[in-house]
Amino acid sequence: MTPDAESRFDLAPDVVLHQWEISPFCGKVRRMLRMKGVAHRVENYNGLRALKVARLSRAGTLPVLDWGAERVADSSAIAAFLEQHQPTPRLYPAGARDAALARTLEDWADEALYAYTLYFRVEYAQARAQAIALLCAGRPAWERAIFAPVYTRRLRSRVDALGLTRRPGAEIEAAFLRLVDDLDTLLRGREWLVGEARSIADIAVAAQLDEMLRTSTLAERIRHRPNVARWLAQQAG
Ligand SMILES: N[C@@H](CCC(=O)N[C@@H](CS)C(=O)NCC(=O)O)C(=O)O
Repeated sequence: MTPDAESRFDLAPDVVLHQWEISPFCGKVRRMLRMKGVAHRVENYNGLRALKVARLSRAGTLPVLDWGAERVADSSAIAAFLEQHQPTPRLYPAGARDAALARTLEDWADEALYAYTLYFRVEYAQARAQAIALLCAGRPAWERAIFAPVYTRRLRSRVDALGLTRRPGAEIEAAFLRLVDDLDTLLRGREWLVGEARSIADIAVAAQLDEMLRTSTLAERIRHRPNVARWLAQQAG
């Protein structure tokens, strides 16, 4: 090893993403790390390992990122941290207006779209079963027996608090698909949501939609929107 290569190796921080595979916010961070080419490993909190999450951050939520000795919680805080430590390629567009628009869409995805991600996951039995199987992957069967009812109760109370369960299911599906139609319109003739390059807006919105594609029965209807389908496909992998 040359002295240069050696010192670069010494300087590279050990990066660990604490995650659940099917959390859209964890997916959002995986996308950022991949886009910026940050070498990292993942630590999963499947099954009853989820009990350890409370000790990782004040909010007790995932994702949490360890960057050497520094620990950062919350996907938006992680985005800002990464942008500072690994500035290229940029997550936030250069112009002030585009950067503001990208952050607004990020927030819309994290709040408005996430409510639908949770709703479809808890209200559709098939999606719920698939989510539980993925969240218990690699863990013993007895853990799954304990985890499943606790997870379902917790998820349902979050969705209830959002007010979605007080409306008829068909109305909620229609309201969600109108948002996907809006996205399709925003993407007409464009490669990316904001500006001329992929940004935090594309990452945050695609992270939510990809989780819906993974566990909800709406996948075909989402893919039916041609601009959305093309845009999701170009970010896959
Ligand atoms: N605003 C946070 C939201 C993170 C979040 O809600 N994560 C969910 C998983 S998708 C979680 O940790 N839920 C566990 C809980 O609320 O106890 C972020 O962007 O990281």
